[in-house]
Amino acid sequence: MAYYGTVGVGSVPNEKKGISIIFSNAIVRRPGRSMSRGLTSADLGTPDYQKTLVQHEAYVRALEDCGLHVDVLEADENFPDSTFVEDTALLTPHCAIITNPGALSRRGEIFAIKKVVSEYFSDIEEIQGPGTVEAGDIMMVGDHYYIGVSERTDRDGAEQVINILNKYGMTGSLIRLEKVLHLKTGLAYLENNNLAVCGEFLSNPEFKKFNIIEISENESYAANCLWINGRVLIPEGYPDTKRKIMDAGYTIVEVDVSEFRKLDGGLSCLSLRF
Ligand code: CIR
Repeated sequence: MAYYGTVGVGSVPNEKKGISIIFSNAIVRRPGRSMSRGLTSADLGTPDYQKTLVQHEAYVRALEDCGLHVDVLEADENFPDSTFVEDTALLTPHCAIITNPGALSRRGEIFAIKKVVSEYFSDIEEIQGPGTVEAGDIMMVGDHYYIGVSERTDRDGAEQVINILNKYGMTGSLIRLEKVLHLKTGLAYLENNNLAVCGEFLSNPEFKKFNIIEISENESYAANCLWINGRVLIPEGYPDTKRKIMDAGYTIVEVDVSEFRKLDGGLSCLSLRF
């Protein structure tokens, strides 16, 4: 279970030091062949299935190298997008919230995830329809959660999340999305007050209080990077982002997720971390 502590000591060397959340576990789901029918707005072609499996295995290894125990679920061919497990639940240090995905084809993913999450969490809450939430729209900053109101997460769902967070002593606030799929398509909190920001979020006054690491528009896909226990996973092939995050003092782990990009998926989408 996630807890607060100091990173930069113990098994993860050379990291920025500070009190941060520390993750112990991750849940991932292997991609199925049906992912060729997954939702996408990208014009990048169909994922190569063999390549996807290899990339997914490398992703799991990267999580393990960050000190996580990874629960690898079998592929679920009934749900083409089910490898993007992040959207199905918000796992906090105090409770789990099972979402109600805005994409109709993804709604059924939550039943299997609830079962798995129940093995780890005793306090489980659920978003009630017609409200919708996909947790790719939720960014955790300590005890506060920014919730994107998007095409997939509506105001009703987002307000349900805030009410649940309040019940467990946490807080939330709403961010309106104009262009990107999910909030974390364009934002990543890297702890220590550092925020990777791209596109429409650069001018948002809500984020002015952070040390902004600006991700250039031509590397916008890399804004979906992932802080885990002091290291930052970034997608392979984004040199400008790599340099900027290294300059901020982080150790970088590059992971090739080109096949998942074809379905609008990024690094954070592929796991639930807690
Ligand atoms: C979808 O459109 O739902 C998937 N093809 C991609 C989901 C990406 N998830 C995320 O950004 N958290």
